[in-house]
Amino acid sequence: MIGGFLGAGKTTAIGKLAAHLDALGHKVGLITNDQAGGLVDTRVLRAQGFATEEIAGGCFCCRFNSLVQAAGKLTEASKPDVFIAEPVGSCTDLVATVTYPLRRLYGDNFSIAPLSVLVDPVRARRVLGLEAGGGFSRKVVYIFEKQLEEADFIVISKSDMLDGEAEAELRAALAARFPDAEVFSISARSGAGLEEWFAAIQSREQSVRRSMEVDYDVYADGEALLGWLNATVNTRSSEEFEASDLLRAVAREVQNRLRDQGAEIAHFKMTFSPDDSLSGELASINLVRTDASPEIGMDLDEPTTSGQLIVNLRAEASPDDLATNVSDSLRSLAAAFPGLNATIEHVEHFRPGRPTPTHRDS
Ligand SMILES: Nc1nc2c(ncn2[C@@H]2O[C@H](COP(=O)(O)OP(=O)(O)O)[C@@H](O)[C@H]2O)c(=O)[nH]1
Ligand SMILES: [Mg+2]
Repeated sequence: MIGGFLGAGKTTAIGKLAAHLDALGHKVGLITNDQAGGLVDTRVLRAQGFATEEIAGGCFCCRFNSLVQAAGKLTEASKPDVFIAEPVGSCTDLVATVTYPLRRLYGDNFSIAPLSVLVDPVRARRVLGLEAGGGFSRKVVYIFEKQLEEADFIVISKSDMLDGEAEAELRAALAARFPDAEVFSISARSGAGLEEWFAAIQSREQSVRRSMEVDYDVYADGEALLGWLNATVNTRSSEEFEASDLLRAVAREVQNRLRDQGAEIAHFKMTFSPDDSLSGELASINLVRTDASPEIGMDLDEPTTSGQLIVNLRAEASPDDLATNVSDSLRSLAAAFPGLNATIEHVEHFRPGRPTPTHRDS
């Protein structure tokens, strides 16, 4: 499992790890997970050519049997020898609720790598008091910190965003606060540090230690503070447009509205799939803080006239506000994209329910 908070860089790093293992001749099966269906991550990983199963409707810990079934399904389809699973970014207590039960029930079938927990360096520096800036309220930070507490490997991601001094300071602060973990630094973008982390994942097994204490009331309150929205939007235009322009415009509109409301974005990501694409190509955009800039990931080669926009938005805000923001933002596109018609085909917006794990081994 490659864990870490929303926006930490898990999906990007999993793509790199899967490609690395693939190049070594391993067959890789990926498992994504979310509270709701219609996951951008699943599309992004499938677009890279990896066999990917999605578990929707709850976290791995609460849907333990679905995790085992997903592994079974991938085994039937392509017999992977390595599974990489991405848990929901607002989830913690994975060792007690997923790893230990997996080992107890299916220990003969799986050997389990150490739990890596990725952290966004800016988010981590703010939580640890090394720099000022917007952030989450206390109970959400509780989840962030519990994720790090149970990590075997704490992996500072996006190290290309830090200078050497800030990185050293963050490493030292993490090592002091979480002495049981080994700290790695990686950049999926530049490739820095990946070899060392991959080698550690491949060569080591998760060690057994006493699982951490978790206050499930605080954990549940923290999760419930995060509004969640997944939407599918059909777009059609009488004039050609660039998918990346559309993604940027929607992202900025939603971001501006959330900023005005003082809401912190955890992860806001969208994909655009053109209707006329035969190859499954798509464009994507990501935003991981209210005060960051939206970044285009993948892009299309040519302008388009219609396609499907998938929106996954997680922020410390009420789900109703998120839904209003998204629909107002889509309506406001008319000025910049004359002839564009954007219709919300499906939307789910909610606060995650109280986590009730299928198993919990202490
Ligand atoms: N600068 C930089 N950005 C990264 C890197 N890895 C991921 N990101 C960006 O971080 C954002 C969130 O990444 P994602 O993999 O979706 O995070 P997840 O929510 O943890 O799965 C995206 O905009 C990525 O492009 C990296 O190594 N460097
Ligand atoms: Mg992800």
